[in-house]
Amino acid sequence: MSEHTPTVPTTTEDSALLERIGATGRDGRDVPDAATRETIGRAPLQGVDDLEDAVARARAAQPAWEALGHTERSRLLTAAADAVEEHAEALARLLSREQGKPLNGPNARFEVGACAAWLRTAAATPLETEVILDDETGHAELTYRAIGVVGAIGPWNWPLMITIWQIAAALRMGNTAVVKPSEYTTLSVLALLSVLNDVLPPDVLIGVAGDREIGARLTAHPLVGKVMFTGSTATGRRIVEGSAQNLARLTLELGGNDAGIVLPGADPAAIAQDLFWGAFINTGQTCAALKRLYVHDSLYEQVVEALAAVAATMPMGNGLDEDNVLGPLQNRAQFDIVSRLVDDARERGARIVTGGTPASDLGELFYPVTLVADIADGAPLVDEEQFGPALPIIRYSDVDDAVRSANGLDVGLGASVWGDRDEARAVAARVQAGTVWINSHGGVHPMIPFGGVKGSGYGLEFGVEGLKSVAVPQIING
Ligand code: TXE
Repeated sequence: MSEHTPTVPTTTEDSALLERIGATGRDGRDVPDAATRETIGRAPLQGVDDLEDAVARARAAQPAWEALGHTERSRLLTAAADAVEEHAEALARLLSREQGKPLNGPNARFEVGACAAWLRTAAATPLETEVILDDETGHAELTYRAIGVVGAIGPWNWPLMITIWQIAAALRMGNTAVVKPSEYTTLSVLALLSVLNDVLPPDVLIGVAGDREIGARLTAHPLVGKVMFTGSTATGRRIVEGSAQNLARLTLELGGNDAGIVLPGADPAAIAQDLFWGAFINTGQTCAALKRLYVHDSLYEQVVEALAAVAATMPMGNGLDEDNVLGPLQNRAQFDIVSRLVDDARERGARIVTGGTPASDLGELFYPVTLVADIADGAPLVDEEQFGPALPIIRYSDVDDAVRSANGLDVGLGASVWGDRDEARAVAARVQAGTVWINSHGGVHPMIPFGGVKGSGYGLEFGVEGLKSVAVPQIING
């Protein structure tokens, strides 16, 4: 272990979890606690040989895993969900330290709970054979078969939940999986995989703790038939290029810059809390978070004030402290992006309603909830994905303009419309985004398909569509 003495209390279970992934030895890369910057353990540095070995083992294990059949695989995935629940608190604590998100609020415990829920749903969702034709001219059926080896490459913001999103359906459908976690949250993901592997057969699920180069090799590997990727649009493009080598099928969940539109007639006090969590869940580091809020002129100041009032009640700090619901930025690069965008907005004359300078008293990477009013499209804080706790609030007077702004960027993961439900649904139909929420933002459900349009990627996860996306259709004709 590191020579640093942690100032946060750790439990025997915390240490046991780190030990089971070899993070307490002398080898490897120091991994900092996102809040305190103290070393919490060491992550292995795996290379090309490890990747080759992992893919070969996953390939060899696949036929037997597929041959187990849906019932047995579903039983094992349900047992894997049980195992996650058994280790839930230790997983949540490690996640909280490495990622930064607090245990409480819609954060670390919530994320681990979602892992179990998505596993259970992937196990329980039926996928029936479809009869396409059955008449005097013939009989044809559509079924879904395993692809083979699925490569899963994940980000650092919701590392456990997104890993499960990428692998649960894949395993259920009879694929094996090789997971490359983000360099920023390696320990949490390795710990999760280790817990899952308590119940899964050997080599069905293998983690490789490599860097971007290993990610690139995994995606273009000749034995990989499908890549599940969540991360930036720039890396998504690289993965598309890589797939020219192996013709791997892709599911790409890329960055977003979700717009929210508050219609005239909405009730600012009633929607403020949900607007807040839509934008600031995981301290804003969420793919489908509300990242630019368009508010009608008639209630602009009331919405700004109501949001500021909610923000003032949300404690930020070390994630292991039960009082906190907001944490640090996970890494320096993201902290710098948020600082730069807010500084730029201020220099342009935007109004900083709350926050606006680093919360250095809390630690190196803390940035407070920052509401930025009197700002317009074209400002980088509006046009770029901030991926942190800074929300630009833009005034509009004509709903057509708000829709045009919402659709004006080359991304379309989520969006939301707030106000009378029927009016909001009519506006939602004009917004270019994979999901448009009405009077909420960002909620996901294991049975409701989720995916982006435009620069936010393609392919659907979750539910029946999610099962189909990690399988190949096969027609039996005759
Ligand atoms: O993402 P990357 P980063 C956005 C957010 C953030 C930016 C950069 O705006 O500021 O992306 O974050 C692996 N082939 N989002 O640098 O680089 C990499 O090792 C294969 C939004 O973390 O996309 C990591 O495991 N893999 C997003 C994963 O890709 C490669 C969540 C993501 O890294 C690779 C995270 C390559 N050529 C960031 N290069 C969301 N949609 O939620 C890197 N990787």
